[in-house]
Amino acid sequence: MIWKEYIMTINNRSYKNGFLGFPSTLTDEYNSRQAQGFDIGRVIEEHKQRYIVETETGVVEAEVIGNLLYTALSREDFPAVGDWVVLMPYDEDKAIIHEVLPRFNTLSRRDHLVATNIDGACIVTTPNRDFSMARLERYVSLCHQSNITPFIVVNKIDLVSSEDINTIREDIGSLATSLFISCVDNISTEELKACFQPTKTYIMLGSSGVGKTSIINHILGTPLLATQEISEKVQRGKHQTTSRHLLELPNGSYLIDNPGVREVGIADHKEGIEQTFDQIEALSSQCYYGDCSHQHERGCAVTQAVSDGTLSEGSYQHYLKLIKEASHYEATSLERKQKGKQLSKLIRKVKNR
Ligand SMILES: Nc1nc2c(ncn2[C@@H]2O[C@H](COP(=O)(O)OP(=O)(O)OP(=O)(O)O)[C@@H](O)[C@H]2O)c(=O)[nH]1
Ligand SMILES: [Mg+2]
Ligand SMILES: [Zn+2]
Repeated sequence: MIWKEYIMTINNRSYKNGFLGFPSTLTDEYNSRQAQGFDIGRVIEEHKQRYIVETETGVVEAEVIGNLLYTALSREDFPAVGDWVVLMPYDEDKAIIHEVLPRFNTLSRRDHLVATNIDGACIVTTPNRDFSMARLERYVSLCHQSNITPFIVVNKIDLVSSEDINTIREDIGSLATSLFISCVDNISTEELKACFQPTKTYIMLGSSGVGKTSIINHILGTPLLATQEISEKVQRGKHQTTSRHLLELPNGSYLIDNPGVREVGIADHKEGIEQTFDQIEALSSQCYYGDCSHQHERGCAVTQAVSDGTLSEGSYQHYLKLIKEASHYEATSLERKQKGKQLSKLIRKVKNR
């Protein structure tokens, strides 16, 4: 089992770069809790109600203390991967978490706490037909909101032409630092390693199958984590990452592998796009066709509003792009339903995110 091997590598570690990147800002907390007989550790994995925590002496499986369960008001009160926690061991490899030390930032998506205490994010994408600027922009703004430095990695460039690469390079422009790599052909992977700085903590972001785990394995030099093999037939990956892991890279930086989202997270920050959807939904009742896609149909109130200037061209384009992405992913379930129903349902779904 991968996890067992992982524990072994961790237990052989020497903490020459400081203990799992422990921030000096928490030195006082560290000293006072230690004086009270507690251990300090970092959450490196999270499972249902169960946390894998690395301490200075090894790895333990931990649960949160009962009264934290009762006093917790929200998900944010519970530990997450990346957290520094105060714990009391009660068995060789078991412990109870008493306290979560103050975080310097949190990363949340759709009200779900993803990870904490993150310095940088490696946003991974592929240059083929799944490439989406809208999605990249959402990831970048998510990072900025959380005070995390983003950098974009376009992986699998072995699959496309250099013209395609140039087009994408132009599209990305100055959105964030970007690097074009191939794990398979070993292109620019050394440059990528240099992006991760010792003692800092990073997280991998990006859709399922873009190669996040492959990149980590490539950097580690050993296939420590299972990667997905995409089955051509069912278009679904086996071995895709199912839980988050925090691990140390050879240069002493820390990296969280993160399972990619299968469906497209359309409105992670709802301002703007939600307004556009409201406006378009209201207009669509005036379209001539009940199942109008608001693109080429005659009597479309939406395209009319764009030419009238009451709906901005930019918002409209953004809307089309999101609908296209979403319908790409929804294709199979949508096939079963009527077209008219599909779009309004999709719109509702988008708005409720
Ligand atoms: N052609 C090509 N394939 C790659 C490259 N890097 C990764 N892959 C393949 O892409 C597939 C998915 O890779 P993973 O690393 O499992 O993807 P992931 O982003 O971790 O996916 P999730 O864990 O589901 O989020 C695997 O079959 C890899 O072999 C690359 O540079 N070029
Ligand atoms: Mg993975
Ligand atoms: Zn229309």
